[in-house]
Amino acid sequence: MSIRVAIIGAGPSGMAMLRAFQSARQKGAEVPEFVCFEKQSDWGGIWNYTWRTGLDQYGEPVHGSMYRYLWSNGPKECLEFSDYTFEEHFGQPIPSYPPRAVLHDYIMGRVEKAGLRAHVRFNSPVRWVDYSDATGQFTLTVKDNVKDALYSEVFDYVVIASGHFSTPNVPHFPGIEMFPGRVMHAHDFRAADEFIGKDLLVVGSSYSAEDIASQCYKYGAKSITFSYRTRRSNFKWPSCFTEKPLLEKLDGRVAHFIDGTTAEVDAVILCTGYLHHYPFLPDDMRLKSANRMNPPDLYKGVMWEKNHKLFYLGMQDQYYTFNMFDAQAWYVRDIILGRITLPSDETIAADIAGWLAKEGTIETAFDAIDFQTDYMKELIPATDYPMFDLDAVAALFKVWEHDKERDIMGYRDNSYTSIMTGNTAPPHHTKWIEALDDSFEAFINPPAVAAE
Ligand code: FAD
Ligand code: NA7
Repeated sequence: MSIRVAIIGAGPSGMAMLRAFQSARQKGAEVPEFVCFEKQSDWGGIWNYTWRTGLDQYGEPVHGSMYRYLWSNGPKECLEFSDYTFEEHFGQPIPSYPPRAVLHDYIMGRVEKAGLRAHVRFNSPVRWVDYSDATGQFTLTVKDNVKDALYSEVFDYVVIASGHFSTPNVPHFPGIEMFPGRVMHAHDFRAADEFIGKDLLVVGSSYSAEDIASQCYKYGAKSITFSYRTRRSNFKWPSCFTEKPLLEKLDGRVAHFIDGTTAEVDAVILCTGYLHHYPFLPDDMRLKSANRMNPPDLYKGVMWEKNHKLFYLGMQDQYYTFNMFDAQAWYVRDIILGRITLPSDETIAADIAGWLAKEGTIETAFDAIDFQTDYMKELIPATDYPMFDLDAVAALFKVWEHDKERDIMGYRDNSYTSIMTGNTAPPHHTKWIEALDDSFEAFINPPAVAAE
Protein backbone atom coordinates (compact mmCIF):
# COMPACT_ATOMS: atom_id res chain seq x y z
CA MET A 1 0.00 0.00 0.00
CA SER A 2 1.25 3.48 -0.78
CA ILE A 3 2.37 5.91 1.92
CA ARG A 4 -0.35 8.36 3.03
CA VAL A 5 0.12 11.75 4.67
CA ALA A 6 -2.69 13.61 6.45
CA ILE A 7 -2.49 17.38 6.78
CA ILE A 8 -4.83 18.96 9.33
CA GLY A 9 -5.77 22.49 8.28
CA ALA A 10 -5.59 24.36 4.97
CA GLY A 11 -4.39 27.72 6.23
CA PRO A 12 -1.06 29.19 5.09
CA SER A 13 0.85 26.39 6.88
CA GLY A 14 -1.23 23.53 5.46
CA MET A 15 -1.11 25.16 2.03
CA ALA A 16 2.69 25.36 2.31
CA MET A 17 2.73 21.59 2.96
CA LEU A 18 0.57 20.96 -0.11
CA ARG A 19 2.83 23.15 -2.21
CA ALA A 20 5.97 21.44 -0.89
CA PHE A 21 4.75 18.03 -2.05
CA GLN A 22 3.57 19.41 -5.39
CA SER A 23 6.92 21.12 -5.94
CA ALA A 24 8.79 17.83 -5.46
CA ARG A 25 6.32 16.02 -7.73
CA GLN A 26 6.76 18.73 -10.38
CA LYS A 27 10.51 18.06 -10.31
CA GLY A 28 9.91 14.37 -10.94
CA ALA A 29 10.01 12.93 -7.43
CA GLU A 30 7.66 10.22 -6.33
CA VAL A 31 5.61 11.66 -3.46
CA PRO A 32 3.18 10.00 -1.08
CA GLU A 33 -0.57 10.44 -1.31
CA PHE A 34 -1.41 13.59 0.67
CA VAL A 35 -4.85 14.52 1.95
CA CYS A 36 -5.64 17.79 3.68
CA PHE A 37 -8.62 18.04 6.04
CA GLU A 38 -10.06 21.53 6.47
CA LYS A 39 -12.97 22.30 8.72
CA GLN A 40 -13.93 25.50 6.88
CA SER A 41 -15.62 25.47 3.48
CA ASP A 42 -12.62 27.16 1.85
CA TRP A 43 -8.87 27.38 2.31
CA GLY A 44 -6.80 30.31 3.54
CA GLY A 45 -7.04 29.70 7.31
CA ILE A 46 -7.66 32.85 9.30
CA TRP A 47 -7.12 34.91 6.13
CA ASN A 48 -10.46 33.51 4.98
CA TYR A 49 -12.64 36.24 6.53
CA THR A 50 -15.86 35.22 8.18
CA TRP A 51 -18.59 37.44 9.63
CA ARG A 52 -19.51 34.60 11.96
CA THR A 53 -18.53 34.44 15.61
CA GLY A 54 -19.12 31.69 18.18
CA LEU A 55 -20.26 28.60 16.31
CA ASP A 56 -20.54 28.16 12.56
CA GLN A 57 -23.44 26.74 10.54
CA TYR A 58 -22.43 23.21 11.57
CA GLY A 59 -21.96 23.99 15.24
CA GLU A 60 -18.14 24.06 14.96
CA PRO A 61 -16.19 26.73 16.86
CA VAL A 62 -15.53 29.53 14.35
CA HIS A 63 -11.83 29.47 13.47
CA GLY A 64 -11.47 33.01 12.11
CA SER A 65 -9.93 35.76 14.25
CA MET A 66 -9.55 38.30 11.46
CA TYR A 67 -11.68 41.38 11.09
CA ARG A 68 -12.79 43.83 8.44
CA TYR A 69 -10.32 46.64 7.81
CA LEU A 70 -7.34 44.42 8.73
CA TRP A 71 -4.20 45.49 6.89
CA SER A 72 -0.96 43.58 7.09
CA ASN A 73 0.81 44.55 10.30
CA GLY A 74 4.24 43.78 8.82
CA PRO A 75 5.80 44.59 5.46
CA LYS A 76 4.81 42.12 2.76
CA GLU A 77 8.51 42.03 1.77
CA CYS A 78 9.20 40.07 4.99
CA LEU A 79 6.68 37.33 4.28
CA GLU A 80 7.05 36.95 0.49
CA PHE A 81 7.34 33.37 -0.82
CA SER A 82 10.70 32.87 -2.48
CA ASP A 83 9.13 30.59 -5.11
CA TYR A 84 6.16 32.85 -5.90
CA THR A 85 6.68 36.59 -5.64
CA PHE A 86 4.05 39.29 -5.28
CA GLU A 87 5.06 40.56 -8.71
CA GLU A 88 4.50 37.15 -10.26
CA HIS A 89 1.04 37.03 -8.72
CA PHE A 90 -0.11 40.60 -9.33
CA GLY A 91 1.86 41.27 -12.52
CA GLN A 92 3.26 44.50 -11.04
CA PRO A 93 4.82 45.74 -7.79
CA ILE A 94 2.21 46.58 -5.15
CA PRO A 95 2.49 48.67 -1.94
CA SER A 96 4.17 47.21 1.13
CA TYR A 97 1.19 46.91 3.50
CA PRO A 98 -1.75 45.27 1.73
CA PRO A 99 -5.16 44.72 3.34
CA ARG A 100 -6.32 41.20 4.23
CA ALA A 101 -8.15 40.50 0.95
CA VAL A 102 -5.02 41.20 -1.08
CA LEU A 103 -2.78 38.90 1.01
CA HIS A 104 -5.53 36.28 0.88
CA ASP A 105 -5.55 36.52 -2.90
CA TYR A 106 -1.76 36.11 -2.97
CA ILE A 107 -1.60 32.98 -0.82
CA MET A 108 -4.53 31.40 -2.66
CA GLY A 109 -2.93 32.26 -6.02
CA ARG A 110 0.02 29.96 -5.53
CA VAL A 111 -1.99 26.86 -4.59
CA GLU A 112 -4.75 27.51 -7.14
CA LYS A 113 -2.10 27.81 -9.85
CA ALA A 114 -0.53 24.56 -8.68
CA GLY A 115 -3.93 22.82 -8.92
CA LEU A 116 -3.92 21.66 -5.31
CA ARG A 117 -7.59 22.18 -4.38
CA ALA A 118 -8.45 18.55 -5.17
CA HIS A 119 -6.18 17.46 -2.30
CA VAL A 120 -8.34 19.26 0.27
CA ARG A 121 -11.47 17.86 1.88
CA PHE A 122 -13.44 20.90 2.99
CA ASN A 123 -16.11 21.02 5.74
CA SER A 124 -14.10 18.21 7.35
CA PRO A 125 -12.99 18.82 10.95
CA VAL A 126 -10.64 16.18 12.32
CA ARG A 127 -12.20 14.94 15.51
CA TRP A 128 -9.52 12.56 16.80
CA VAL A 129 -6.09 11.15 15.97
CA ASP A 130 -4.94 7.77 17.28
CA TYR A 131 -1.53 6.20 16.86
CA SER A 132 -0.93 2.47 16.95
CA ASP A 133 2.51 1.29 18.10
CA ALA A 134 1.68 -2.10 16.60
CA THR A 135 1.10 -0.84 13.05
CA GLY A 136 3.08 2.39 13.22
CA GLN A 137 0.10 4.18 11.68
CA PHE A 138 -2.39 6.86 12.62
CA THR A 139 -6.15 6.59 12.45
CA LEU A 140 -7.95 9.88 11.89
CA THR A 141 -11.61 10.26 12.75
CA VAL A 142 -13.13 12.97 10.64
CA LYS A 143 -16.57 14.53 10.47
CA ASP A 144 -17.98 15.16 7.02
CA ASN A 145 -20.18 18.11 7.89
CA VAL A 146 -22.01 18.14 4.57
CA LYS A 147 -23.02 14.46 4.84
CA ASP A 148 -23.30 14.78 8.62
CA ALA A 149 -21.25 11.59 8.97
CA LEU A 150 -18.15 10.48 10.89
CA TYR A 151 -15.58 8.26 9.22
CA SER A 152 -12.05 7.00 9.87
CA GLU A 153 -8.99 6.65 7.66
CA VAL A 154 -5.46 5.37 8.21
CA PHE A 155 -2.31 7.43 7.51
CA ASP A 156 1.43 6.92 7.88
CA TYR A 157 2.26 10.55 8.73
CA VAL A 158 0.28 13.41 10.24
CA VAL A 159 1.06 17.11 9.84
CA ILE A 160 -0.79 19.41 12.21
CA ALA A 161 -1.35 22.82 10.66
CA SER A 162 -4.43 23.91 12.57
CA GLY A 163 -3.12 27.32 13.69
CA HIS A 164 -2.78 28.72 17.20
CA PHE A 165 -4.46 32.10 17.01
CA SER A 166 -8.03 30.89 17.14
CA THR A 167 -8.95 29.70 20.63
CA PRO A 168 -9.13 32.82 22.81
CA ASN A 169 -7.39 33.18 26.15
CA VAL A 170 -10.09 34.86 28.24
CA PRO A 171 -9.07 36.02 31.73
CA HIS A 172 -11.69 37.00 34.30
CA PHE A 173 -11.79 40.39 35.97
CA PRO A 174 -14.07 41.01 38.98
CA GLY A 175 -17.23 42.86 37.99
CA ILE A 176 -16.95 41.99 34.29
CA GLU A 177 -20.15 39.92 34.48
CA MET A 178 -22.15 43.03 35.40
CA PHE A 179 -20.50 45.37 32.90
CA PRO A 180 -23.39 47.15 31.14
CA GLY A 181 -21.72 47.34 27.69
CA ARG A 182 -20.13 45.09 25.12
CA VAL A 183 -17.41 42.68 26.33
CA MET A 184 -15.58 40.65 23.72
CA HIS A 185 -12.30 38.92 23.00
CA ALA A 186 -10.26 39.98 19.95
CA HIS A 187 -11.20 36.62 18.37
CA ASP A 188 -14.80 37.88 18.04
CA PHE A 189 -13.95 41.41 16.90
CA ARG A 190 -15.21 41.89 13.34
CA ALA A 191 -15.62 45.61 12.60
CA ALA A 192 -14.68 48.88 14.25
CA ASP A 193 -17.91 50.57 13.18
CA GLU A 194 -19.85 49.60 16.28
CA PHE A 195 -17.40 51.57 18.43
CA ILE A 196 -17.77 54.93 16.68
CA GLY A 197 -18.06 57.60 19.37
CA LYS A 198 -17.36 55.11 22.20
CA ASP A 199 -14.85 55.03 25.03
CA LEU A 200 -13.02 51.71 24.77
CA LEU A 201 -10.99 49.67 27.21
CA VAL A 202 -8.50 47.42 25.41
CA VAL A 203 -6.82 44.85 27.69
CA GLY A 204 -3.42 43.62 26.42
CA SER A 205 -0.40 45.30 24.90
CA SER A 206 0.62 43.10 22.01
CA TYR A 207 -0.28 42.97 18.30
CA SER A 208 -4.04 42.51 18.63
CA ALA A 209 -4.33 45.31 21.19
CA GLU A 210 -2.34 47.79 19.12
CA ASP A 211 -4.08 46.91 15.86
CA ILE A 212 -7.67 46.73 17.10
CA ALA A 213 -7.19 49.99 19.02
CA SER A 214 -5.72 51.63 15.90
CA GLN A 215 -8.66 50.41 13.80
CA CYS A 216 -11.19 51.71 16.28
CA TYR A 217 -9.46 55.10 16.38
CA LYS A 218 -9.32 55.24 12.59
CA TYR A 219 -13.05 54.60 12.27
CA GLY A 220 -14.06 57.08 14.99
CA ALA A 221 -13.85 55.69 18.54
CA LYS A 222 -13.85 58.55 21.05
CA SER A 223 -11.08 57.29 23.33
CA ILE A 224 -8.95 54.22 23.92
CA THR A 225 -7.65 53.11 27.30
CA PHE A 226 -5.07 50.33 27.13
CA SER A 227 -4.48 48.13 30.14
CA TYR A 228 -1.15 46.32 30.09
CA ARG A 229 -0.07 43.48 32.36
CA THR A 230 3.70 43.45 31.92
CA ARG A 231 4.85 46.36 29.80
CA ARG A 232 3.43 49.46 28.20
CA SER A 233 3.99 49.93 24.48
CA ASN A 234 6.72 52.16 23.08
CA PHE A 235 4.41 53.90 20.68
CA LYS A 236 3.41 57.55 20.43
CA TRP A 237 -0.35 57.20 20.48
CA PRO A 238 -2.75 60.01 19.55
CA SER A 239 -3.93 62.17 22.46
CA CYS A 240 -7.21 60.26 23.01
CA PHE A 241 -5.19 57.14 23.99
CA THR A 242 -4.15 56.37 27.59
CA GLU A 243 -2.02 53.50 28.88
CA LYS A 244 -2.85 52.06 32.29
CA PRO A 245 -1.45 49.12 34.20
CA LEU A 246 -3.49 45.97 34.78
CA LEU A 247 -7.24 46.13 35.21
CA GLU A 248 -8.19 45.29 38.80
CA LYS A 249 -11.99 45.28 38.54
CA LEU A 250 -14.99 46.78 36.82
CA ASP A 251 -17.64 48.57 38.81
CA GLY A 252 -20.51 49.35 36.47
CA ARG A 253 -18.90 51.26 33.61
CA VAL A 254 -15.91 52.28 35.71
CA ALA A 255 -12.66 50.39 35.18
CA HIS A 256 -10.28 50.34 38.16
CA PHE A 257 -6.57 49.76 37.55
CA ILE A 258 -3.95 48.46 39.98
CA ASP A 259 -2.36 51.91 40.32
CA GLY A 260 -5.63 53.22 41.82
CA THR A 261 -6.69 55.20 38.73
CA THR A 262 -10.04 54.74 36.98
CA ALA A 263 -11.64 55.25 33.57
CA GLU A 264 -15.28 55.20 32.49
CA VAL A 265 -15.71 53.02 29.40
CA ASP A 266 -18.50 51.85 27.07
CA ALA A 267 -16.96 48.57 25.90
CA VAL A 268 -14.18 46.14 26.83
CA ILE A 269 -12.09 44.30 24.23
CA LEU A 270 -9.88 41.58 25.66
CA CYS A 271 -6.80 41.40 23.44
CA THR A 272 -5.33 38.80 25.74
CA GLY A 273 -3.95 36.34 23.23
CA TYR A 274 -4.73 32.76 22.28
CA LEU A 275 -4.36 29.21 23.58
CA HIS A 276 -2.64 26.35 21.80
CA HIS A 277 -5.65 24.08 21.56
CA TYR A 278 -5.69 20.67 19.86
CA PRO A 279 -8.87 18.95 21.02
CA PHE A 280 -8.32 16.17 18.46
CA LEU A 281 -5.05 14.92 20.00
CA PRO A 282 -4.32 12.58 22.91
CA ASP A 283 -2.00 13.80 25.68
CA ASP A 284 1.11 12.04 24.40
CA MET A 285 0.96 13.75 21.00
CA ARG A 286 -0.39 17.13 22.06
CA LEU A 287 1.80 20.23 21.98
CA LYS A 288 1.43 22.16 25.22
CA SER A 289 2.84 25.61 24.76
CA ALA A 290 2.42 29.29 25.40
CA ASN A 291 2.79 31.68 22.46
CA ARG A 292 6.59 31.59 22.25
CA MET A 293 9.43 31.65 19.75
CA ASN A 294 10.43 28.07 20.49
CA PRO A 295 7.56 25.71 21.34
CA PRO A 296 8.83 22.71 23.34
CA ASP A 297 9.23 19.07 22.30
CA LEU A 298 9.68 19.79 18.59
CA TYR A 299 12.86 18.93 16.67
CA LYS A 300 13.72 21.84 14.34
CA GLY A 301 10.45 23.40 15.53
CA VAL A 302 8.41 20.87 13.54
CA MET A 303 8.94 17.19 14.41
CA TRP A 304 7.40 15.72 17.56
CA GLU A 305 10.30 14.39 19.61
CA LYS A 306 8.40 11.34 20.81
CA ASN A 307 6.96 10.33 17.42
CA HIS A 308 8.93 11.07 14.28
CA LYS A 309 5.91 10.63 12.02
CA LEU A 310 4.02 13.49 13.66
CA PHE A 311 4.71 17.11 12.67
CA TYR A 312 3.51 20.57 13.61
CA LEU A 313 3.72 23.58 11.30
CA GLY A 314 3.53 27.27 12.20
CA MET A 315 3.32 26.84 15.96
CA GLN A 316 5.93 29.49 16.81
CA ASP A 317 5.22 33.07 17.80
CA GLN A 318 5.78 34.72 14.47
CA TYR A 319 7.92 37.41 12.94
CA TYR A 320 8.42 35.37 9.79
CA THR A 321 5.14 33.93 8.57
CA PHE A 322 4.41 32.63 5.07
CA ASN A 323 8.02 31.95 4.05
CA MET A 324 8.73 30.35 7.45
CA PHE A 325 5.78 28.00 6.95
CA ASP A 326 7.34 27.15 3.58
CA ALA A 327 10.76 26.51 5.13
CA GLN A 328 9.11 24.22 7.67
CA ALA A 329 6.91 22.41 5.13
CA TRP A 330 9.85 21.73 2.80
CA TYR A 331 11.81 20.40 5.80
CA VAL A 332 8.95 18.12 6.90
CA ARG A 333 8.47 16.94 3.33
CA ASP A 334 12.12 15.99 3.10
CA ILE A 335 12.02 14.03 6.37
CA ILE A 336 9.00 12.13 4.99
CA LEU A 337 10.72 11.59 1.62
CA GLY A 338 13.84 10.32 3.40
CA ARG A 339 15.95 13.12 1.95
CA ILE A 340 16.81 14.34 5.44
CA THR A 341 18.37 11.66 7.59
CA LEU A 342 17.38 12.02 11.22
CA PRO A 343 20.18 11.86 13.78
CA SER A 344 20.09 9.72 16.92
CA ASP A 345 17.52 10.37 19.64
CA GLU A 346 20.31 11.80 21.82
CA THR A 347 21.34 14.28 19.15
CA ILE A 348 17.70 15.24 18.59
CA ALA A 349 17.24 15.84 22.33
CA ALA A 350 20.45 17.90 22.47
CA ASP A 351 19.33 19.99 19.47
CA ILE A 352 15.96 20.70 21.11
CA ALA A 353 17.73 21.63 24.36
CA GLY A 354 20.09 23.92 22.45
CA TRP A 355 17.25 25.92 20.89
CA LEU A 356 15.49 26.09 24.25
CA ALA A 357 18.63 27.56 25.84
CA LYS A 358 19.01 30.00 22.96
CA GLU A 359 15.38 31.09 23.36
CA GLY A 360 16.19 31.83 27.00
CA THR A 361 18.70 34.49 25.90
CA ILE A 362 16.07 36.55 24.05
CA GLU A 363 15.58 39.90 25.75
CA THR A 364 14.45 42.32 23.07
CA ALA A 365 12.35 42.27 19.91
CA PHE A 366 15.58 42.47 17.89
CA ASP A 367 16.86 39.33 19.69
CA ALA A 368 13.62 37.57 18.77
CA ILE A 369 13.99 38.61 15.11
CA ASP A 370 17.59 37.30 15.10
CA PHE A 371 16.47 34.07 16.78
CA GLN A 372 13.87 33.36 14.11
CA THR A 373 16.30 34.38 11.37
CA ASP A 374 18.83 31.84 12.69
CA TYR A 375 16.06 29.25 12.70
CA MET A 376 15.29 30.00 9.04
CA LYS A 377 19.00 29.76 8.24
CA GLU A 378 19.05 26.28 9.68
CA LEU A 379 15.97 25.00 7.87
CA ILE A 380 16.23 26.37 4.33
CA PRO A 381 19.68 25.05 3.30
CA ALA A 382 18.54 21.53 4.24
CA THR A 383 16.02 21.51 1.36
CA ASP A 384 15.60 22.85 -2.16
CA TYR A 385 13.37 25.74 -1.01
CA PRO A 386 14.90 28.72 -2.84
CA MET A 387 17.25 30.50 -0.42
CA PHE A 388 16.94 34.26 -0.06
CA ASP A 389 18.84 36.97 1.79
CA LEU A 390 17.67 36.31 5.35
CA ASP A 391 19.94 38.99 6.81
CA ALA A 392 18.16 41.50 4.58
CA VAL A 393 14.78 40.30 5.90
CA ALA A 394 16.00 40.58 9.50
CA ALA A 395 17.22 44.11 8.79
CA LEU A 396 13.83 44.98 7.30
CA PHE A 397 12.00 43.66 10.38
CA LYS A 398 14.18 46.00 12.46
CA VAL A 399 13.43 48.96 10.19
CA TRP A 400 9.73 48.10 10.55
CA GLU A 401 10.06 48.15 14.36
CA HIS A 402 11.67 51.62 14.15
CA ASP A 403 9.00 52.83 11.70
CA LYS A 404 6.29 51.79 14.14
CA GLU A 405 8.01 53.52 17.03
CA ARG A 406 8.33 56.68 14.99
CA ASP A 407 4.73 56.77 13.76
CA ILE A 408 2.31 54.07 14.84
CA MET A 409 -0.54 55.55 12.77
CA GLY A 410 1.62 56.15 9.70
CA TYR A 411 4.04 53.22 9.47
CA ARG A 412 1.89 51.48 6.88
CA ASP A 413 2.58 54.33 4.45
CA ASN A 414 6.22 53.25 4.08
CA SER A 415 7.55 51.38 1.04
CA TYR A 416 10.31 48.78 1.05
CA THR A 417 12.34 46.85 -1.50
CA SER A 418 11.52 43.22 -2.26
CA ILE A 419 14.29 40.88 -1.16
CA MET A 420 13.20 38.49 -3.91
CA THR A 421 12.97 40.85 -6.92
CA GLY A 422 14.99 43.92 -5.88
CA ASN A 423 12.07 46.15 -6.89
CA THR A 424 10.80 48.84 -4.53
CA ALA A 425 7.10 48.92 -3.71
CA PRO A 426 5.16 51.93 -4.95
CA PRO A 427 3.53 54.08 -2.29
CA HIS A 428 -0.17 53.38 -1.79
CA HIS A 429 -2.48 55.89 -3.44
CA THR A 430 -4.09 56.76 -0.09
CA LYS A 431 -2.58 57.14 3.37
CA TRP A 432 -3.55 54.21 5.61
CA ILE A 433 -5.32 56.46 8.12
CA GLU A 434 -7.55 57.81 5.34
CA ALA A 435 -8.07 54.51 3.50
CA LEU A 436 -11.45 53.44 4.87
CA ASP A 437 -12.22 50.97 2.09
CA ASP A 438 -10.07 47.87 2.59
CA SER A 439 -11.39 45.96 -0.43
CA PHE A 440 -9.13 44.32 -3.00
CA GLU A 441 -10.46 46.61 -5.74
CA ALA A 442 -9.93 49.81 -3.76
CA PHE A 443 -6.34 48.82 -2.96
CA ILE A 444 -5.32 47.78 -6.45
CA ASN A 445 -7.12 50.55 -8.40
CA PRO A 446 -6.33 54.22 -7.85
CA PRO A 447 -9.40 56.20 -6.77
CA ALA A 448 -11.44 57.50 -9.72
CA VAL A 449 -10.85 61.18 -10.40
CA ALA A 450 -14.11 63.02 -9.79
CA ALA A 451 -15.68 64.31 -13.03
CA GLU A 452 -15.30 68.07 -13.58
P1 FAD B 1 -4.41 29.37 10.37
O1 FAD B 1 -4.38 30.49 9.42
O2 FAD B 1 -5.07 29.60 11.68
O3 FAD B 1 -5.07 28.10 9.64
C1 FAD B 1 -5.36 26.90 10.31
C2 FAD B 1 -6.44 26.13 9.55
O4 FAD B 1 -6.69 24.89 10.21
C3 FAD B 1 -7.77 26.85 9.47
O5 FAD B 1 -8.21 26.92 8.13
C4 FAD B 1 -8.70 26.00 10.32
O6 FAD B 1 -10.05 26.02 9.88
C5 FAD B 1 -8.09 24.62 10.19
N1 FAD B 1 -8.41 23.72 11.30
C6 FAD B 1 -8.31 23.96 12.62
N2 FAD B 1 -8.68 22.88 13.33
C7 FAD B 1 -9.02 21.92 12.44
C8 FAD B 1 -9.49 20.59 12.55
N3 FAD B 1 -9.67 20.00 13.74
N4 FAD B 1 -9.76 19.91 11.42
C9 FAD B 1 -9.58 20.48 10.20
N5 FAD B 1 -9.14 21.75 10.04
C10 FAD B 1 -8.86 22.45 11.14
N6 FAD B 1 0.54 37.20 9.81
C11 FAD B 1 1.14 37.98 8.89
O7 FAD B 1 2.07 37.55 8.22
N7 FAD B 1 0.72 39.27 8.66
C12 FAD B 1 -0.35 39.78 9.32
O8 FAD B 1 -0.74 40.93 9.10
C13 FAD B 1 -1.01 38.95 10.29
N8 FAD B 1 -2.10 39.42 10.94
C14 FAD B 1 -2.73 38.61 11.81
C15 FAD B 1 -3.89 39.09 12.41
C16 FAD B 1 -4.61 38.30 13.28
C17 FAD B 1 -5.87 38.85 13.90
C18 FAD B 1 -4.14 36.99 13.58
C19 FAD B 1 -4.90 36.13 14.54
C20 FAD B 1 -2.99 36.50 12.99
C21 FAD B 1 -2.28 37.30 12.09
N9 FAD B 1 -1.13 36.84 11.44
C22 FAD B 1 -0.51 37.64 10.52
C23 FAD B 1 -0.50 35.54 11.77
C24 FAD B 1 -1.19 34.30 11.19
O9 FAD B 1 -1.17 33.41 12.24
C25 FAD B 1 -0.49 33.70 9.99
O10 FAD B 1 -0.40 34.66 8.94
C26 FAD B 1 -1.15 32.45 9.39
O11 FAD B 1 -2.53 32.61 9.19
C27 FAD B 1 -0.93 31.18 10.17
O12 FAD B 1 -1.28 30.12 9.32
P2 FAD B 1 -1.67 28.66 9.84
O13 FAD B 1 -2.01 27.88 8.64
O14 FAD B 1 -0.60 28.17 10.73
O15 FAD B 1 -2.94 28.88 10.76
P1 NA7 C 1 -0.03 37.82 21.99
O1 NA7 C 1 1.01 38.42 21.14
O2 NA7 C 1 0.18 36.45 22.49
O3 NA7 C 1 -0.23 38.81 23.23
C1 NA7 C 1 -1.14 38.56 24.25
C2 NA7 C 1 -1.34 39.81 25.08
O4 NA7 C 1 -2.32 39.55 26.08
C3 NA7 C 1 -0.08 40.25 25.81
O5 NA7 C 1 -0.03 41.67 25.85
C4 NA7 C 1 -0.30 39.68 27.22
O6 NA7 C 1 0.36 40.39 28.22
C5 NA7 C 1 -1.79 39.89 27.36
N1 NA7 C 1 -2.40 39.02 28.37
C6 NA7 C 1 -2.44 37.68 28.38
N2 NA7 C 1 -3.10 37.25 29.48
C7 NA7 C 1 -3.46 38.36 30.17
C8 NA7 C 1 -4.15 38.56 31.38
N3 NA7 C 1 -4.58 37.53 32.12
N4 NA7 C 1 -4.35 39.82 31.78
C9 NA7 C 1 -3.90 40.87 31.06
N5 NA7 C 1 -3.24 40.74 29.90
C10 NA7 C 1 -3.02 39.49 29.46
O7 NA7 C 1 -1.45 37.80 21.25
P2 NA7 C 1 -2.07 38.82 20.20
O8 NA7 C 1 -3.49 38.43 20.07
O9 NA7 C 1 -1.77 40.23 20.53
O10 NA7 C 1 -1.30 38.49 18.85
C11 NA7 C 1 -1.44 37.18 18.29
C12 NA7 C 1 -1.38 37.22 16.80
O11 NA7 C 1 -2.53 37.90 16.31
C13 NA7 C 1 -0.18 37.93 16.23
O12 NA7 C 1 0.55 37.09 15.37
C14 NA7 C 1 -0.73 39.11 15.46
O13 NA7 C 1 -0.15 39.30 14.21
C15 NA7 C 1 -2.20 38.95 15.45
P3 NA7 C 1 1.84 39.99 28.74
O14 NA7 C 1 2.77 40.79 27.90
O15 NA7 C 1 1.97 38.50 28.56
O16 NA7 C 1 1.83 40.39 30.16
